[in-house]
Amino acid sequence: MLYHLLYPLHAYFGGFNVFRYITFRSIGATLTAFLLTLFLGAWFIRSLQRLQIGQVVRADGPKSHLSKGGIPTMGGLLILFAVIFSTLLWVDLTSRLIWLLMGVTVWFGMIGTYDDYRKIKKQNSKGLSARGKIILQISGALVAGIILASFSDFDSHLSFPFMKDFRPDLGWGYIVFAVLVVVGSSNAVNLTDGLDGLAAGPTVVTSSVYLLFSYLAGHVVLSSYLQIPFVQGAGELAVFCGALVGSSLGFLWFNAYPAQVFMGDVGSLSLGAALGMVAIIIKQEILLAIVGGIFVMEALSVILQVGFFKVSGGKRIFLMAPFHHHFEKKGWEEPKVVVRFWIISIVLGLTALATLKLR
Ligand code: 57M
Repeated sequence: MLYHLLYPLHAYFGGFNVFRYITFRSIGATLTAFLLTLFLGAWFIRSLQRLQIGQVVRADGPKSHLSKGGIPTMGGLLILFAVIFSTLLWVDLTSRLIWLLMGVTVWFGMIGTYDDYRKIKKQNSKGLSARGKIILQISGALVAGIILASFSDFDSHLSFPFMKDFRPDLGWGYIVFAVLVVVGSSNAVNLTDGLDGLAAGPTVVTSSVYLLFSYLAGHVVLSSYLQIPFVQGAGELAVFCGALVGSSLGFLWFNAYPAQVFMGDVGSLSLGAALGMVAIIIKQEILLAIVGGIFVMEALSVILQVGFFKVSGGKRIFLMAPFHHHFEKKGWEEPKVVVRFWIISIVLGLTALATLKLR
């Protein structure tokens, strides 16, 4: 909005020229989202408490989690509000990529809201059925993939980090791939969100890396110099990623151990889908497996645990899946697990940045 209101005034006051720059607007969106979540956080948590929107904790989890029952959840509503508000305030509203990305984010947020609501209403941790949830997720991702494929400059080639020349063309299969990335990313963040700050931390890292990659992908000269795919209009996604960084940081202020609020499925599903959709739009899909390696590890640990459990007649690979519970069972205190996962996430983020020069 500010871009449309203030940039035209640069003819009268040169200072408004700054609203043309994506870097300035991305920083603006980051700070706006951060301040919104930071200053609204305490009030929002009190509102959740007043509405008795408290976490229902499963009995079969780590014993240390039983004391977490009743902690306000659905904090993801505040994250989503801060992301959408800040993006609308700072982005170029004529960007169709932004509207597509926000549509996916809100759709997955609605799925999570319904899931959280069901859990609280029924006072159990079941919520929406796994089948119902996956059908709604795939439907939303499929519609987004088809819309993206309908754009004239749609590119169905896959990009691989470190390999600038290897770009296989998936054709229409790219839509199926896009669905897998968005739905997979959404559920991976959802599974990761099982300890205080464990999902928000890597989200800050991943969103920061994609903020930079979005800016570079949308820059004709820099994308060519760095030999990454140029995507017309991708630069505006840096504003959205800035809002993701700011809102996740602000939320982390309250979600850090001991958490005063959980993000709920409304937060984890929407954040994961948003990151997956950004990766697809800017043609940095495989990179997500690197920078979002914590999310990948957590999802893989569940797949391996459940798979091995079935084929081995009840044996486990990990003491408990997802991976973070394994370390809790080994006696690591929750904050130690979380900070160590953050450290890994930061190292993975730096590795992802290194792929820009290693081509
Ligand atoms: C998403 N949700 C947390 C909170 C958060 C197939 C199986 C692996 C599924 C998986 C599962 O149920 N995943 C659901 C994880 C839950 O967090 C809520 O959910 C939202 C995110 N979706 O925002 O609202 C609990 O996590 C804890 N938490 C925190 N701090 C936070 O900031 O402490 C969350 C956020 C909260 C709170 O205790 O209640 C969750 O864990 O359910 N199931 C599991 O992850 C279970 N693992 C399991 O069953 N493993 C089995 C097999 C099936 C793989 C095994 O290893 O043999 C574990 N989770 C729980 N209990 N709660 C263990 C059992």
